Amino acid sequence: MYNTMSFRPTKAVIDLTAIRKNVENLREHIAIGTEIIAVVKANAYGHGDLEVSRVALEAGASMLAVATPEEALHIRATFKEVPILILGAVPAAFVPYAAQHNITLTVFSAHWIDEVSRQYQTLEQPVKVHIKVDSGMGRIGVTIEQELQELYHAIEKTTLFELDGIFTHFATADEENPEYYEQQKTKFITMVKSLPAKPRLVHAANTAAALVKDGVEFDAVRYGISMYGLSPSAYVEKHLPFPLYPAMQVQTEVVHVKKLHKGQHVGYGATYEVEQEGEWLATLPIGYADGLVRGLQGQEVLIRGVRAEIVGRVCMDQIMVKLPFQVPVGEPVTLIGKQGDDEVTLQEWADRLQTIVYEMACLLSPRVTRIYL
Ligand code: PMH
Repeated sequence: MYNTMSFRPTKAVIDLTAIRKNVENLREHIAIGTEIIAVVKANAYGHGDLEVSRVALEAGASMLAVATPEEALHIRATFKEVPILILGAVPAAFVPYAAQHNITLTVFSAHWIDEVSRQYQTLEQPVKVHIKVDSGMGRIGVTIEQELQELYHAIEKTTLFELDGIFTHFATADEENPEYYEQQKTKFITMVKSLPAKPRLVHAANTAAALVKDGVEFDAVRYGISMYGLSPSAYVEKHLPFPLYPAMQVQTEVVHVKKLHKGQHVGYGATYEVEQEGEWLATLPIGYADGLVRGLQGQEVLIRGVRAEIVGRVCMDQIMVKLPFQVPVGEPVTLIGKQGDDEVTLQEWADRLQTIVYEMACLLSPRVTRIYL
């Protein structure tokens, strides 16, 4: 999925030992026998789906979860046997591919099952499905017991599908107030109990639910953000039962250095005006096409462990930073990660942009070469 040749010094360094350690700690946190579904959608939140899948499986995950058919097929090409669950809705046209490649689908409509049954008389093998219950997220899923019963019987009736699981997703597990979360949990349990028989795998917990809420392990948990060493929210961060190790660093090197005169300007729109005579400025080869969005103007990077501010507008492929001292071309720069005694985190970027770390990790574009440790 990423560059195979790499000349530009801009890189995301992914520490797979951090991911391994996180998954091991996450495994120890849950009961023996509870399965781990490693959520590796969106290219493993930007960390690389194949590399993360391998480590997560070695560290104890028994299933992988993705969002789309394309993501599932990409992983299946390398991992021939492991169960792969697509969490999102898929078109009927994908069903024969799911059968051929043994990919588990999420279903939430008896109508959809009937439609597939009309289109295909037989499949290479029955397709495993997990029923999605919408217990309060309001995204996909059956919302009432009658819908659930209809779906269950539609699956029973056909030989095209085989019921393997049932799950739901929490909207507020990362918040302190447990009220809405408890309502969702109760609704889900009631729905599962209404089935004539319990499917093999009942699952509900995401990272937040598994780490800071009680009684939702069921048969499996779906860990996403925590595998990557990031916290779902400030509340969860404060209540983590064990430390998480961030896996992603973003690094580059200075490609140009110059001394500027007071009054000179920098960047598109000439918005930055040099304040002091003899100010040192460095150009870095990373920009908004790499995921360093324009809103990160003013953010600091680390050079020799010291913070240097991004000045002027962020360009598509380059940024300029105000240097605290002169450095040579080739000087290493850390945009995300530790350098010296200081650290810039994805959370810091997220706070500046008033968003969440999930979005930050996904934002880093495929143009940034991933290097694996
Ligand atoms: N299960 C489902 C259905 C999900 O959508 C997600 C994350 C997870 C599990 C993993 O959650 P975690 O990363 O908090 O552990 N989905 C999303 C999303 O759709 N937007 O942000 C996170």
